[in-house]
Amino acid sequence: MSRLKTFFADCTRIVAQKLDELVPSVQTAPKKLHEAIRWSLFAGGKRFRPALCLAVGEAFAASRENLVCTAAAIEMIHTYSLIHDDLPAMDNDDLRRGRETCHKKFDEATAILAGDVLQTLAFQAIAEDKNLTAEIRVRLIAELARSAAKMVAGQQLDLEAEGKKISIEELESIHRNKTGAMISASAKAGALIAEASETEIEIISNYAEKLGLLFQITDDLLDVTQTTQVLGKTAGKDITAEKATYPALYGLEETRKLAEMVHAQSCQELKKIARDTDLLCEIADFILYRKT
Ligand code: GRG
Repeated sequence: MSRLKTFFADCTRIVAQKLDELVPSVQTAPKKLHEAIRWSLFAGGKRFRPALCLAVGEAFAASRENLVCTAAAIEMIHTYSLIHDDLPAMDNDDLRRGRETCHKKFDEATAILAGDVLQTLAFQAIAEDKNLTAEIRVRLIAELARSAAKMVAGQQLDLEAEGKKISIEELESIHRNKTGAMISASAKAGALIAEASETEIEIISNYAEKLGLLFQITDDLLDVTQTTQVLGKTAGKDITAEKATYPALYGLEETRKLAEMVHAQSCQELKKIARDTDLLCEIADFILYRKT
């Protein structure tokens, strides 16, 4: 197994373990709420954001023990956003992570509440993480709260842009907020826990900003080039919803070139850090070549 594959496999295992500790069991009342949370949280998913948090933290010598709770909290915020994104009032989707969406399996009210609880549990987990100093906990909570709010703003902008012709600047602003903010926050959280210097944190933020853009470009490409079965979510939704996307604006070939350029820029940033950042560059490779 390659170094990156082993790393992702380890991350998936330890994050799942931590999530299981943090989320009430299905025996806890109200059972339906906790079943719904676990239905969405343990449905698979790439666990890319927690892996990024762990990889950045470890590049700056933080221990896994100190990183894992925040990594799990990030996955909880991400999963809440997916549950709410799938609701009839938003993307109205039936399939997520290869199984029925939360509101389809349970009901709309339960899905809304499952998302709400996941978000509050995430902040509670960091606030109560005894491995971290109070100062770091507050910085993490502030960073993640700011980014989660940006994600919501990006979602609103995205919904308002449906069916409209928007500029590339507007498209980038949507993605910087909707997708990029939480990806940047994941990387920055790892650096904060490792007590990296302010300069290092800034470089990591620049790397992650490019990574977030790359993630969105490849997401747009996959939506038009992959099947629903492979993606585990409905393919071709961007065209149906008349969304502005990179392939729609630039065509497939130019979009692929753009993805390669942004990938190179993200790895270039890492050269400014006097640490072993090979794994972080491999994560950018993974995003560039991902199939799901
Ligand atoms: C509803 C508050 C709120 C926010 C929604 C995350 C999001 C914002 C919308 C999801 C819709 C979407 C397709 C966004 C583009 C990129 C993205 C976030 C994809 C899903 O993330 P992955 O591919 O999913 O990491 P897994 O399932 O692997 O975790």
